[in-house]
Amino acid sequence: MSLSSKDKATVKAFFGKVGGKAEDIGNETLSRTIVVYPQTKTYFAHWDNVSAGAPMVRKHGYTVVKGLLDAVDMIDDLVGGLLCLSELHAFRLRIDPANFKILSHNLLVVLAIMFPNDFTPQVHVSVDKYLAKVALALSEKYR
Ligand code: HNI
Repeated sequence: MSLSSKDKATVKAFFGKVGGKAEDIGNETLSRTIVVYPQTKTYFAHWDNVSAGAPMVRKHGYTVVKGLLDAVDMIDDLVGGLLCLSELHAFRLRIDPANFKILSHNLLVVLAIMFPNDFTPQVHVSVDKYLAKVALALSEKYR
């Protein structure tokens, strides 16, 4: 599976449009992730409050979504561009890569809810492909 130049342009245009809402998108995405897939909470056990909308959930949700938005600048070399983040998640944080798919799924749901007009099926498919590529790049250092 590879991203066509049309996919890349579609993802860049859509992220450009919604980027100003990154904090809300991040909060909604991580909040939904911990509610619907509570096994993901184990990674955040060091926070005092791991519930939907809690301050750390909002803050970290923003960090992750900002990472995803910023990675579009490396869309032609996601493996190289995300190598440090892959190392961090693999060796230091020890995040099971299955969680990248869970987070991507929740982000798609949130984008569909927050941007029903802009999140067309064409945007959906391009963003889905992009997130799959990012997840693969983040998994690079696991073996
Ligand atoms: Ni993730 C830290 C980006 C998925 C758990 N993560 C980060 C940081 C970025 C980031 C950026 C901050 C790095 C730093 O401080 O240098 N994470 C991303 C991206 C994805 C992702 C782009 C995309 C799918 N992270 C996930 C998932 C989980 C996750 C799926 C677990 C379910 N990440 C973490 C944890 C930290 C983290 C835990 C450290 C948090 C802390 O307490 O500082």
